[in-house]
Amino acid sequence: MNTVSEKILAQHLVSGEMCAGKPIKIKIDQTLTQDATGTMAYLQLESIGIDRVKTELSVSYIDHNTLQSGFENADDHAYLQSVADRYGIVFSKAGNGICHQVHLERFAVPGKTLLGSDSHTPTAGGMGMLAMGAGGLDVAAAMAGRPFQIMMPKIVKMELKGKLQKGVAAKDIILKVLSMLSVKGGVGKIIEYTGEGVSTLSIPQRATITNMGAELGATSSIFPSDEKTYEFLKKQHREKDYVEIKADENATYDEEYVIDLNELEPLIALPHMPDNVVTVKSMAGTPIQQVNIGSCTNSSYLDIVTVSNILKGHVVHPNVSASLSCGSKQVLCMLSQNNQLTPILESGVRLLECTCGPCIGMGQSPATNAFSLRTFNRNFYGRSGTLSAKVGLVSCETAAYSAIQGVISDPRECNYECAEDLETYTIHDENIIYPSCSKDVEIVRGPNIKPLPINTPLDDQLSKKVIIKVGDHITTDDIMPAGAKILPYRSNIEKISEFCFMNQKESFHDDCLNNKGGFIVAGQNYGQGSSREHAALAPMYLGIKAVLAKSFARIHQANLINFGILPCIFENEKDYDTIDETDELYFTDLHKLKPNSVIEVQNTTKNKTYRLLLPYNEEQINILEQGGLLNTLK
Ligand code: MIC
Ligand code: SF4
Repeated sequence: MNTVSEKILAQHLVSGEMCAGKPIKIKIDQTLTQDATGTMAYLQLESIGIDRVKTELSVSYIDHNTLQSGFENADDHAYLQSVADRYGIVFSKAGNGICHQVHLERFAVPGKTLLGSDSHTPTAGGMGMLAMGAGGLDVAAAMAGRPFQIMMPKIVKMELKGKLQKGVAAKDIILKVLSMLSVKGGVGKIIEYTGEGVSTLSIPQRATITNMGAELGATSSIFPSDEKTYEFLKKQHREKDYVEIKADENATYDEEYVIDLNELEPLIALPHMPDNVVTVKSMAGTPIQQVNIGSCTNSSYLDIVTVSNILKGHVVHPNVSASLSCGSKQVLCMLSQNNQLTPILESGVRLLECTCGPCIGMGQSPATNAFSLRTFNRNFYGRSGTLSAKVGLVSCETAAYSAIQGVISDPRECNYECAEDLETYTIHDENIIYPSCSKDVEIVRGPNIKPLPINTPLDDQLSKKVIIKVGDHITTDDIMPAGAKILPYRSNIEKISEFCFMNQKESFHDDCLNNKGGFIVAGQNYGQGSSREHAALAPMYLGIKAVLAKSFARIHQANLINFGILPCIFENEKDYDTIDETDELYFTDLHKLKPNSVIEVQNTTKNKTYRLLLPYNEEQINILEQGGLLNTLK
């Protein structure tokens, strides 16, 4: 009577009890990294000191920082390629595609576990793989053979009934789920898709849904592995990787929801949160200035053929700047071989590289006050690179049709040919490089590859100021922004820390230095979004010792522990209201921390005492006391 998730977890269980909310450790079969988080992950792997990776497969992708406007990104690529060669990691060169799309096409295997240093790693859940995002250090530890610890998630049944109507897409399914559950509705849960509607969805469509499950804060999202999975693997010439995995008929779930695909409409997530969802119809007629198609959510072959079919014979509206990036070299090559690129080029859409590009603010920042429609997964404030811009998240259908119209438009009104899948796919693995694993490989370290900063063990007493107080749903983009100006410093913590919280409080960096560090106070769901551990590393570097929040997002909470910053939860949420920036907080007896404890902290400025929860086990407390995971692994 098991769910798909339980079957895979049981097969990979190393220790713990599979009882929701209890810590479990699982074996990791595969890992993936991308360049923006990868340099840190591999510096950490090197410092752990192993001979070669212990996983079945580890892949290092270059897809985020491909804009080489200086030597920095190119240095990072050279470092990553040499480390991959040395330690037995498969290397996917810049231009080969976005990690999640390429992994789905070439490496994902149903029933296996995948840990990736990117929050959208659950994309591979579309293939019946248990895939999770984590900080780079956890991924490095998994490559070194360490089991991965999570809290046993609750399993949510998302039953899909019926079939999508023309003009309604897989993207609309996940936007619907976001409107039902919100950006923190998935925390501590795996969203498992079932029902008759599942068999109507292709693997890339399923992957669009599991990809954006990251925006629910979910531990993972997963589909069964069925006939459609076999078909996709066969087209990828990988049918030998197929295994069937379905939930038992009488499997039980912790929560259950139903979505009727027949009744679903095109949806849009309005600024500045992916769960701020309304119907496209209700926004129809709103002028737009930009359309960006692509990202790991919507860049498969069928997605782009749909765009090509909608654009055929039309041009992009004069007031709209439109761009498109395919998810992989395979997608781009197949489009070109099948003449589906021509309608896109003729329409005036600007063709970009097969990378993350505008999704991570690498170019294509919208104009001042512009409305930008994107097929991506995140519309957080400032992420596009233009603070005044409004970003709406939509399907490829809505994006392409609106690009022609110049206003937000409902694709059900558009007359276009439905995309047909190919009988088989052509394989273009030329940019995938297999490692030599030789000890003689020289690791290339350009001047941008700076040594890893290491934290000092936790002091028994801390008396410091609150440097910043922020509200609910602060994202790791707020803490450590990305974009073309900042991403080149992902391997240089001293430099990147200058940008920490820059859109929230410009003086954060200087205030930290002038006060010799301090504390952060936050509301609900602190650290949602990206897995970037720089959002923990930079504050650590600046001397932040604890974050006091109403609640935390899973990956960021783990990253804080990994870097020796105390993630404390208010026992009484109202205490949040009584703390202000510059208040002095006093922590004592930190060398006597117990697992699952409550500590008392004094606000000496306001003369108040707060009770803070530390719901961590012995191992996590030990990591915190030693100043981070690296200190304990060495
Ligand atoms: C993102 O979508 O925010 C990123 C960039 O892919 C991140 C990783 C990063 O910050 O490098 C993610 O989702 O984890
Ligand atoms: Fe890249 Fe955007 Fe996907 Fe992150 S969400 S992996 S930046 S395409």
